[in-house]
Amino acid sequence: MKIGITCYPTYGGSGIVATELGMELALRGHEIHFISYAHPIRLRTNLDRVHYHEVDVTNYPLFAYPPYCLALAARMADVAATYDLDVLHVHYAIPHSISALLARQMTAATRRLPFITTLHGTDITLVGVEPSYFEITKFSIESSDGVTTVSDYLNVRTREVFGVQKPIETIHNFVNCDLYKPAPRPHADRPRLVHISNFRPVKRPLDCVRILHRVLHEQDVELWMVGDGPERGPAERLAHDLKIGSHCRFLGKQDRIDELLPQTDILLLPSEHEAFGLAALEAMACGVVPVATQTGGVGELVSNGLDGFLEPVGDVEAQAARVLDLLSRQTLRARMSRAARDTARARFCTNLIIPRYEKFYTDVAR
Ligand code: GMT
Repeated sequence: MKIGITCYPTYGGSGIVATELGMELALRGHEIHFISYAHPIRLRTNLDRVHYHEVDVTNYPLFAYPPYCLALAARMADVAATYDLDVLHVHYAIPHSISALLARQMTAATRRLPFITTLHGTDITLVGVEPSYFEITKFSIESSDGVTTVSDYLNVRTREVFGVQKPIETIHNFVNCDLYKPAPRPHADRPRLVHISNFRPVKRPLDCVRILHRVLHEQDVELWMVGDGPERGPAERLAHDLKIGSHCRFLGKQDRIDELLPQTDILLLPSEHEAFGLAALEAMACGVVPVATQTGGVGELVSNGLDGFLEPVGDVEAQAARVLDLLSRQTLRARMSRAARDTARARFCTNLIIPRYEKFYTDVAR
């Protein structure tokens, strides 16, 4: 099929899922057209059948806010006509599905251009429930030709919040288990914790620093903080104030998460909300045990006590205790590491999930 994909191209789970999905589909013979305002960070355009179309957003003095949504719609319609697209797949409801709706209308005289919206989390739980975006988010979901969510939790939440009647399909996030896998560790002088996020308040990265502080009372350990965003500065200051700066490295944005994760032992995911928790899945595929919060759809991925731990949001003591347990009990850590890898392989590998998207495209296009 010929598929147009639109996502936020920056660091963030929805853009990563969209990009990995497009590349996997291309490997399976589909022709993929990414349409966005910048080159998606994980996109390798040297792959056959992968194209990237940039959206130019011309500004004028009259525009207090450049109308990206319109420029995107026009580009989608243009790409659809030029490359004869079968379907558009947009990730994150606002504004992408409204642009897709406009593109569908713009091209209606000459083609059928159905569009699928995949909901990822904050597009529903934070942005969508804002009074200024509520009605348009609901409208965009109802207007989509197909809707998917990345977890059952988000599926249920979308119905509850927006009163949507149409079917919504859950297609869980996926990981390439051939790329994300355990790797031999150079002899490390101390165990390593890792946190990966876009450092927004919803991710609670300051809790990671607090957990580290608590763990350091009993065990020498290092924490890698990967990513960037508004809470990075406060997290760095907290590490400095708690005098644990030498144990806490802020690595900024990293491209090769698949190379970095196997060099760590435990992933910290202390989020306030998490529709799925892609970082936990990528970690588990590498045999890195997640210590996460019991929130949203994380429980669909992590089985508490088997392949990771789930503790209440904000309970730094409980999360630190789990980390200490894993660090001090080598056999427990080895067993949970194997179980984490097994879960990723058995339930979330690309070869299981990508065919579900392919079937969904076919059904919607039909
Ligand atoms: O909210 C974020 O951290 C980014 C966001 C996104 O859309 O870019 O992530 C959401 O989508 C990811 C991929 O599907 C999920 O794994 C995350 O759980 C989800 N984040 C939240 O729900 C907070």
